[in-house]
Amino acid sequence: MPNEQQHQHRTKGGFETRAIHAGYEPDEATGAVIPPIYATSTYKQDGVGGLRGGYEYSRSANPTRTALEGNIASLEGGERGFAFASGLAAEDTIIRALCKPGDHAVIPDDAYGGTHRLFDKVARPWGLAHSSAPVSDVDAVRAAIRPGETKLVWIETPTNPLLNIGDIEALASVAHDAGALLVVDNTFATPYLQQPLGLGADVVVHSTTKYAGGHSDVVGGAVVVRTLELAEAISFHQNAMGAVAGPFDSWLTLRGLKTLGVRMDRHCDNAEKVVDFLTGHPAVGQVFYPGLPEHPGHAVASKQMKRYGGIISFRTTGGEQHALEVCARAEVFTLGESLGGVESLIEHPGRMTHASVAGTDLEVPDDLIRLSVGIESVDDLLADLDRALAIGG
Ligand code: P1T
Repeated sequence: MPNEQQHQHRTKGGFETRAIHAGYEPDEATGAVIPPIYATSTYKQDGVGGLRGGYEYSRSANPTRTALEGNIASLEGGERGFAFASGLAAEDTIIRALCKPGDHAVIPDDAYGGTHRLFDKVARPWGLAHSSAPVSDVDAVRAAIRPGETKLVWIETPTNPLLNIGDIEALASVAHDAGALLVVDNTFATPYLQQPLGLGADVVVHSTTKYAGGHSDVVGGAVVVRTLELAEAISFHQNAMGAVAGPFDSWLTLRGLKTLGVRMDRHCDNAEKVVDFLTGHPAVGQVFYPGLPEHPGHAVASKQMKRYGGIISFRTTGGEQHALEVCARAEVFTLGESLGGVESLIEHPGRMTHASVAGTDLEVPDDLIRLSVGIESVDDLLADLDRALAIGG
């Protein structure tokens, strides 16, 4: 199968080398340096069963998708990668591949709203129970595990939108002691800043819509697994459930990944300056950023992340109304959902990305604003925030 060939393509070298080369060799026939967008649903067989390179039908495998899957597997240091139509499609496939009705999962108490909704409104009626626990509290996660029933410990780190930090190494051993797998949503950190599989996690999941794609022009998801056994389970369900990434989406995501390292460094540079600006601003209350020494997860983040990322959340001192006004007044920061693109975005999680958790344990403060700090000139970002934050402005 093509997916089994993922690792034959230049998986050696430093992160940036692999980001540019892993998953694809220049085309034999033409020398094309970049994989073509194989806009084909099916493949000519040389006699029944005579597949060329293992390609049979594009739900099962497509060469553009294979290139992306090999690339992201290499970047995460995993056995195999899988590309999906969205982050939530990737999550759904993990849940149904690795759990069965009657099982239980532990999820973060401040997960992305859509992840919580998937567990609560889709997986639970299907038969998968769940409990939520703060990812920053190893003992609370351990206590939430139901021995014999818990199959997945699912974390985000940093979490969306409160930027809490989970200790991947410690949580992997908590999960493994109970016979469960640790799944890490690595969307915020990306493999450039954090490598969960190397710290003992079993499965990494991404919304590649975010930093992996990096240009806000494609929706996608990815799964990377540590073992062949997990690869077989995900591979079977990817094909059986069918929520695959199409060839053009795969191509866009692969193009984005090539520049992941340089983009992340600039996202981090700009975010650090924005954090400096916000801290101590009279209209700003608590600032949530794992790079701040006073952040409760700072020590763990420093241990497991190369830098602290491009997402910042903060509370305004003027309450919800003020938070909504700030969002509306920002200009360089575009008011919109999503994150991780080259352009800066601002949003109100309580009314936007996390509206689906209103009234649950996961409800976020109503004066909370989330910034996805882009890679524009940082002075323009600071001036924009200064203008937008002015009370009564
Ligand atoms: O949107 P989709 O590609 O399906 O990915 C879902 C998802 C999964 N995990 C994390 C950590 C995410 O942030 C997301 C999507 N998040 C947003 C759309 C958002 O604005 O937070």
